[in-house]
Amino acid sequence: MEDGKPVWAPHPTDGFQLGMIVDIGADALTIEPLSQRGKTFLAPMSQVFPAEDDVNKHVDDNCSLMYLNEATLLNNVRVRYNKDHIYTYVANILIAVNPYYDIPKLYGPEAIKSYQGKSLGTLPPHVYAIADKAYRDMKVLKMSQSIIVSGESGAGKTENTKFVLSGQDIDERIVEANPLLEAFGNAKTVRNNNSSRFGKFVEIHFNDKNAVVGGFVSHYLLEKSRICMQSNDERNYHIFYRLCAGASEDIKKKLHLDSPDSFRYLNRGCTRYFASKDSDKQIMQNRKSPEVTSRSVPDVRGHEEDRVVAGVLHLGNIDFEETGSSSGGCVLKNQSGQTLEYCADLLGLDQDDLRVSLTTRVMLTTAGGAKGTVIKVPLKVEQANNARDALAKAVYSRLFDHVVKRVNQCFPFETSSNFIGVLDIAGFEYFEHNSFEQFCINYCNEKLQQFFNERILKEEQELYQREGLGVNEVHYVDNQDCIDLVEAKLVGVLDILDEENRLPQPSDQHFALAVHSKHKDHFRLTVPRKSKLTIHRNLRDDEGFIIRHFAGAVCYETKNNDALHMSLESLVCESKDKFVRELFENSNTTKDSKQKAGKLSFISVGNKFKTQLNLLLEKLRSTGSSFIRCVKPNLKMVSHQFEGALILSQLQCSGMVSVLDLMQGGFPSRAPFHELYNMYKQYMPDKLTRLNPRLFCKALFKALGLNDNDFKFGLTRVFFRPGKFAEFDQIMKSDPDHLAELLKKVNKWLV
Ligand code: AOV
Ligand code: MG
Repeated sequence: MEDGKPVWAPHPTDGFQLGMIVDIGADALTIEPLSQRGKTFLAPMSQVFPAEDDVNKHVDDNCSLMYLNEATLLNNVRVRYNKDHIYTYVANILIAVNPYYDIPKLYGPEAIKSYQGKSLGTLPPHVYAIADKAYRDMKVLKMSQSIIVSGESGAGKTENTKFVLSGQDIDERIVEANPLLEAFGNAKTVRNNNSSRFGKFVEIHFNDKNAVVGGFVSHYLLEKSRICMQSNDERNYHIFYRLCAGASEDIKKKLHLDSPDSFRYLNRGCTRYFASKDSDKQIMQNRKSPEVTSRSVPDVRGHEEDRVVAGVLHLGNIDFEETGSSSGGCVLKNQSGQTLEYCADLLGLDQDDLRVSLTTRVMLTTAGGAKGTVIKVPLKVEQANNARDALAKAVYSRLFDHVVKRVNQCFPFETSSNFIGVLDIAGFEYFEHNSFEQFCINYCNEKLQQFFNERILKEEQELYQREGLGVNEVHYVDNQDCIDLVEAKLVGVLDILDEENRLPQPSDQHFALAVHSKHKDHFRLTVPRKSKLTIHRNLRDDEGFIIRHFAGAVCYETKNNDALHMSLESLVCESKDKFVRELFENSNTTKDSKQKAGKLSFISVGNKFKTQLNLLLEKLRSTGSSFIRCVKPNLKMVSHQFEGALILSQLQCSGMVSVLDLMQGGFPSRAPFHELYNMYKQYMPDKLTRLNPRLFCKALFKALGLNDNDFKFGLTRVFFRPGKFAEFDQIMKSDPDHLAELLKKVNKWLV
């Protein structure tokens, strides 16, 4: 940083502000902000960055700036955002800021067309360019491609995923499946009025002629807690309200539906979808008949999916009260009789069986014999509430599995040569209370971050090596230790959890203590009580643990009430309703848990997710990949408001800062010889075009008089220092006479 030049220094809300260095201390700088002359403040050395000469200039590819650091990135993104350029490249990574309004002409068939067949970087940054690159790479390299879309809630992942998919020349069915998935898997939250509460990987499959043959959707981790409970101002899944508001009178009667306010699973959150133009009613009434896409036929009791949704609502209205007898236990409240009847009817269950299964728990005594005897233990009110909620969660999440399966039946295919997959999965998250669901999401993000590091940082360095450029190695934090902490055999948190569940009396406290005792001095793990890492210090050691993730420390509570009692599970498995029965087919716990030994083969939610995730990563590793980092500009969800500090932290969390470090020390812009050759050969004298592309470029560079430190010749391409490709490009694009003059020089230099 030179004397007298402005620098970027930290600012509490904007992220960075321009200032002058007025004094240099041992580890801090004294800064005078440009906006407040005369005032000064101290800033740590590591948080002050050189600024570009012209801070109002913006560039398509952030790597063409002179100084690559988090402050210049933030500024570039800001200047662009203010001009409605919401997309920015950092080399091949696309940053997408959510504009929260429809930018005219940004999307649509015309825009898609203009990006077709164009190399990345020849047109302004766009999600369509990434989609088209994936398609071209698949064609040229004959290799499947994946596009990983990430970012926090409300950042625009799902919208950009839709744009990627519509950028492909694909069957409408794939796009039309979205509303169905979103009805069952999206909900209004405080962060996003249409928040996806599940992750998905959408694959579009192509044949060897690169024509679409079909599609496949995999889904991950539907948020289950929402089915029974929402916080203030949040809602349950859209389908519940849509059904209540928009079903025909006839169906409403059959399903005994009423206003959302009359259902426990809906009335504790907010019941309106006030932020949307389309009311629930309209959406429901415009709903394309699901029969269009499915072979199922609604029976007399209404469409089968709607029936189960209604069944879950009625289930939630069942209330319990203490019996008052000496045996403890509880019974259904009087007024729940009708509700029980509705619920049992809609789910095809026997009323009495349902009542008994909700209020008692079947246990196998192990004492005195290998076989054990069945005893019925009465449940307390709270336990019965948990049992009811666990059943609701199990039924709804099975229903969601079914919806995805039905979507997949819409675009079947037998064989395919390659696919393009788009991953839309929630980013790193932490709330005041973090449960197993956040744990799984953050574990997933650790894995994806590692993949990103591998692809961007490791492969970049490998490229330098392959191309024979002697550049210094860049260090980045490998998060394998954190991943191991979660998924290692026996000692990982997931296996400790399973171990706990195999105990005769599993307990949340014992589980938390087991985690701590197995990892006493683990860098990534701390005890909540002693931690200074987060504000959540009110937990005891046996109530949770803190994991230091790459994006921050999160405290997880180990409370868990999701266990579905054996008797309830077998009840639904044997439902008289074929549809409900089929939802629970292949449920791994059913047959097994009837024989106690089956507990050993019990696959927990956590370990199932681990398997799914590892399969996904295996798939991603076998493809060429592109990354889209979505950014949320403000918490108010409004247009034209750029909250710098908020955005900065998202850029940091997504690993962009390490990328910049690497690029600043390396050669972020590069151009293959043959591309430069093709780009300029038309202007060249014959003699020159007979040269091979590499020599051709050498000659050109020599003639242009470029500084040797600004670029390096690799084996297949030229590498430029930050900002230098832009300079080169500038010269080449300057007036034709000037170029001709230069080319004469090339010619001369050659002879
Ligand atoms: P998310 O998928 O990242 O959140 P969405 O894609 O649902 O976020 O975007 C949130 C909202 O922002 C959308 O409903 C749109 O109103 C708006 N939006 C996003 N991108 C654009 C765009 N390019 N142009 C105009 N409006 C946009 V979550 O699913 O909550 O993690 O779980
Ligand atoms: Mg989403």
